[in-house]
This record gives sequence, C-alpha cells and structure tokens, in this order.
Amino acid sequence: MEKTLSIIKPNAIEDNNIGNIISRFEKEGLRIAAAKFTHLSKEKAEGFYIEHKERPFFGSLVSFMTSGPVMLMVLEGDNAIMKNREIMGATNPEEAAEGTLRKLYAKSLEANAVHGSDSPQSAEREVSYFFDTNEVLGRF
Ligand code: IDP
Ligand code: MG
Repeated sequence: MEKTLSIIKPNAIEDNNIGNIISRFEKEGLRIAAAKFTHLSKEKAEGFYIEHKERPFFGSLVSFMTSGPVMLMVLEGDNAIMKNREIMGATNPEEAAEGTLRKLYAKSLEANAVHGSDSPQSAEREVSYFFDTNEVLGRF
C-alpha cells in the first residue's frame, strides 16, 4: 500500500467541490488515510513549494495557496501516487484530459484545484511535512 499527499486548493473549497473531489478518490479505490482543514501560513506554503522558489510564479503561487483554507489529505492505495496524478490530470487545466479533477474544477493554471505528490520521495517528504505519525490511519 502506497501513500501520497493530496491538497484540495483554495479555489476548489471556495467552489464547494470538497465532496466531489473526495468522492472521486474513493470511487477510484483510494482511501482517505488522514485529513485536516487548515489555512497555510506564508512560511508553511513557501516551505512546501521550496523546489519552485526560483520560478517566476513562486510568489503568486504562495499568495494563492494562503488565500483561503486548504484541505490536506493522505491518500492510500495500490500505486496511490501515480493513480492520484492520473485522476488529477495535467498541471495546466487546458491540457488536462476530460473527466480529470483539474479539467472539472480548475479555474486557471495556478488555481488548479488539487495537488498530488509526484514521486515516492516527494510523497514521504510532503506527508511528514503536514502530518504527525499518529494522525495517519494505520499508524494510530
Ligand atoms: P504539479 O502541481 O502538477 O506537480 P508543478 O509544476 O509542481 O505542478 O507546479 C506546482 C503548482 O504551481 C501547480 O500545481 C500550479 O498551481 C502552479 N504553477 C505551475 N506552473 C505555473 C505557471 O506557469 N504559472 C502559474 N502557476 C503555476
Ligand atoms: Mg509538483
């Protein structure tokens, strides 16, 4: 069983799509192994996206991610990392396949509704960045 970090971004919360997104994960065979609502501080968002700190969109991305609440989740299942990336679709919603979460719920390239870890290394880092061991199902 693999674990991955998922974030429902502020635009999808504003648009009332939390249930639609979680329901989709469950239908696709992923389990919600941890979940919490939070409002990220600037420091927490910057640390999360540290790999992008030299990119021109970094400041705007951090502003967006701190513009409202987010829902942080750990998804668990077979091949959870790649399965979640497939369900999400391409980063740019204009390039995302029909039926993917980003095609359905993104507002823009930046406000693209969901985050998902992109490798086992990033999943490990991202899950432990937001969750203590005793907050994750199977580890209570
Ligand atoms: P990913 O979320 O699909 O892994 P990344 O390249 O890691 O995509 O970018 C992280 C996030 O930064 C994206 O999900 C999106 O919100 C934002 N982003 C990526 N590229 C751009 C851009 O060119 N302009 C504005 N925002 C961007
Ligand atoms: Mg990424």
